[in-house]
Amino acid sequence: MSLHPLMVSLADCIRSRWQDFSELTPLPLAADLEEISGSLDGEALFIRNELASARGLRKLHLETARLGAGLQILHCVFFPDPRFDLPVFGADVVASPAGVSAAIADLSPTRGRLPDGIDRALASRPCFDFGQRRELPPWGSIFSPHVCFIRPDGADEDQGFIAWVDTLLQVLGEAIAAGTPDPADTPATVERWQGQLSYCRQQKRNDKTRRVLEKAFNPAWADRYIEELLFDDPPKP
Ligand code: BLA
Repeated sequence: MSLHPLMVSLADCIRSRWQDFSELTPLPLAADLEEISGSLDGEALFIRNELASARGLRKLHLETARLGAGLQILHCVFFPDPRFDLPVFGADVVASPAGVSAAIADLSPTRGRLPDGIDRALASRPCFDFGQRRELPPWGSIFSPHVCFIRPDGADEDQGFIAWVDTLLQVLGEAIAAGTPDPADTPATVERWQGQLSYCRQQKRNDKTRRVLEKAFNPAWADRYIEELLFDDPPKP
C-alpha cells in the first residue's frame, strides 16, 4: 500500500526546500535505522529515515513510516545550530484508513518567543482557513502562536496545509540566509541550546508516539529510537 497522497506531496515539498539549503551534508545514520522493515499482525511495517545538516541547521530529519493497522506517519524536524537565532521547524502527519487525523506544522521558538523578523513574516503570510483546528495537548506549550494543528478535510485542505509548510520553510530559509552565528559560549547560544533540550523533553511527553512504536516493535526499541533518533539531546554548543 502506498503512502497517503498528502504525505507523498508533503515529503516532496520538504525534500525540495531541503535541497535548496546551503552546505547540505548527509548525516550518518546507523544502518539499522535508515530503512526498517518488519511485520505486525501480518501487516508490513516500513520506516524510511533521511538525515542531513546544513548551514544554520544541525540536524534535518524526515521520516516516513507505515506502522501497522494501516497507520501512516510523516515526521519531520529541523533542529537549528544553536549559534543561530532560528526556530525549530517541526511537522507531523498521522493517517489511518479513516483518513488523516492530525496534521501539525510550526516554527517553534527556542528562546521565549520567535525572532521578530520571523514572527512578522508569518503574520503577513496567508494561511488557508481550515475547518477543523485541533486543540494542543499540554506538552504543546513549546509551539508558537502561529502553530497550525488541524484535521484536514479533503484535497483543498491538504493543499492548504502543504502550502503553509512551504511558507514555513521559505521563511526559515530566508532567516538562515540572513543570519550569522553567535559565538558558542555566548549566553544567547546557551539559552537556545537549552530551548532545544526543552523542546525534545516536551516532545517525549507525547505518549501517542511511544505507544505506536512500542506496539510496532517493542518498548526497548521504541526507547532507543526516541532517545537516539527522534529527540536525542542536542550536543552542547
Ligand atoms: C499525535 N503522533 C500523534 C498520534 C500518533 C503519533 C499515533 C495521534 C494521532 C492523533 O491524535 O490524531 C505518532 N508521530 C507518531 C509517531 C511518530 C511521530 C509514531 O512523529 C514518529 C515515528 N509529533 C512529532 C512532531 C510534532 C508532533 C515533530 O513528532 C510536531 C511538530 C506533534 N503529534 C503531534 C501532536 C499530536 C500528535 C501535537 C497530538 C497529540 C494529542 O492530541 O495528544
